[in-house]
Amino acid sequence: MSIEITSLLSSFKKELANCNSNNDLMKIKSNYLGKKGLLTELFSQMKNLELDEKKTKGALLNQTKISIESLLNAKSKELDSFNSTDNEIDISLPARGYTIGSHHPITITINEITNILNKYGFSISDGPEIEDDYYNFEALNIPKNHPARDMHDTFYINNEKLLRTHTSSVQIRSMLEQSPPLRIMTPGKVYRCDSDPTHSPMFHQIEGLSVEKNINFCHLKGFLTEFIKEFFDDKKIEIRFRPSYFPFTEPSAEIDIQFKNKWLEVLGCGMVHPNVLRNVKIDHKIFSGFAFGLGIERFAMLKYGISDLREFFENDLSFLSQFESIR
Ligand code: 2NL
Repeated sequence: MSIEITSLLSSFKKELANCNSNNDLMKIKSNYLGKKGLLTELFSQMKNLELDEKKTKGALLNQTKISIESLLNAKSKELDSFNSTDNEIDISLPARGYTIGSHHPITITINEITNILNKYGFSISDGPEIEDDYYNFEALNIPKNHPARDMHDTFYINNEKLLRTHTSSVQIRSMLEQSPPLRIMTPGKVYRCDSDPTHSPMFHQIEGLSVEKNINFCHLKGFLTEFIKEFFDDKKIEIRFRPSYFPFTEPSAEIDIQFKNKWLEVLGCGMVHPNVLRNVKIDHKIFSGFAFGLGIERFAMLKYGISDLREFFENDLSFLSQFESIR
């Protein structure tokens, strides 16, 4: 019987070495240790043995059982680690998803405004953000001691250079380069030394300028009324023109729109001041023009119901991703 036991153990070891699945391992286990297993069979033959033999064979059988069990355990662990996902690529898993970016609400608003203005014949001009004092102030009829030149509003780089405080400087450059009739728009970043919950030191502006023969305030009024209606997609929107003052226009006005029973100022405009036309060598007796300027952030807040200016600059994805569906 001891020969039987040793050969059983060696055939078990052979089978185990060839085994490479949990399923086969279960079969081997039941072949040897199951109710009708080979080792179980040897245990049941014990009752026929003499007392002496019972002792020695019994000890050997128990020893063998313990060996088989521990070899089975080790093999099971080996198979588990081999089959674990650490080592195997599951090609049936779906691919990792990808997300599509979205335009920033400021970009969206600039596109919406320039698309409308484009239909009315305005084309985009651009220019430097670091400007000469001359193009930002002097040429625009802003005298040396005008409050707009105050150190509190303007980021000066040195005596001559500053960060543009409006995009009018671009329009001055354009008027010096092109001769009328001209119709231009200037979207871009502008800078003012002002920072609180409703002011950002950098913000976006778009200005429009149309210079031709016989342009008058009626053209300005009719065109801007249409523009506001189109932008807010509301033909019945309440609009009022209120007299105002800018150094570079005369007369000047501001447009207010009625929003939740309150008048909100949204846009400044006027007829280009003769001094400005003179500065860019356009004969103000032959040509006249209208101009306007508006803050992009303000337009975007009104159209999209954004209540905090700072949202535009924080780049929080839960804010930005709300604009995914727009263009
Ligand atoms: C405002 C007001 C305005 C202009 C900008 C302009 C440009 C030239 C000549 C004359 Cl080159 N005018 N631009 C005119 C009136 C108002 O902006 O409140 N902007 C946020």
